[in-house]
Amino acid sequence: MNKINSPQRVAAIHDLSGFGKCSLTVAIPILAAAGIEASALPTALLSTHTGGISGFTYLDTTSEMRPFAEHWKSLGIYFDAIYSGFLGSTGQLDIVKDFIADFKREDNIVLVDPVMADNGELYKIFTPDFVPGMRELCKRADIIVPNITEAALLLGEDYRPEPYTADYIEHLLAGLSGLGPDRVVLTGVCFTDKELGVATCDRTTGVNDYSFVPRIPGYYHGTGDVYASALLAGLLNGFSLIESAGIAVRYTAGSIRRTYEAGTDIRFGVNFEQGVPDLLKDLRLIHD
Ligand code: PXL
Repeated sequence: MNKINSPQRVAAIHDLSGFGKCSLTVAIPILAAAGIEASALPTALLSTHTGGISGFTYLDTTSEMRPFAEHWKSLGIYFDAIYSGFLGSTGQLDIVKDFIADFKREDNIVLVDPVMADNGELYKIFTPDFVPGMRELCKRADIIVPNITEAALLLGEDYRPEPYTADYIEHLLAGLSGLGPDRVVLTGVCFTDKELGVATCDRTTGVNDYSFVPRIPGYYHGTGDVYASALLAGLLNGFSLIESAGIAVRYTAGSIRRTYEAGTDIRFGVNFEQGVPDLLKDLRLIHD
């Protein structure tokens, strides 16, 4: 009988939005499907996410975050990855920096998804002082996964609408990797209106790469979280940055395609659940 190893463990630092799949309700199931245990450090508790759904409830859980971290520290828990996403306030940026200082080891990964903006605009709940704080947090990451709007904000540049040129994308990648992270995955990259994908930059190999899929119309909510969670699942399963970026592009695109074909409200999140078998095949965890 094959020996069963303990699963790898991720500290997932995101909000819990009850309806409208994103953040923890996306990260935990995707990581679990890929054989990875996720411990939740919730940043806020909402009835729905804030993207285009009005009347949501919002409980800021900042005051619980340090006590969670202290308790986990007292238990001597090891995390194979620290994965942060939507943070509820500027004060939480310092808490996550301290969490990284406490739990970072030589051989674990810090992935920061600098969730704060899209389509040229900062999400409404954030004030402009959130941006320099997020820039500081990104400096402590091994991998960051910004979209184009977040990349421009992190670099203190004006947002440019699509389509993009390779020169502009390479300029963003160089600037972002200059902030400190060894690896950058830039999402929402497109050179034409037919395709959409990501660009990667790996300072450890000096290689930049691209992964594209045919574009599906509409702006689907929560796809950044699906993407970053699948990317981390690839990395923790031993795939390279370029391979993991491609696996996550295919999984996110499949999730969007199913949602589009079903005609689901674009605010409700994408159907990532029924793509799990394909993801597991791509991760070579199951075979045809
Ligand atoms: O998917 C990003 C995200 C996560 N969490 C909350 C959000 C958003 C984007 O709007 O509102 C609460």
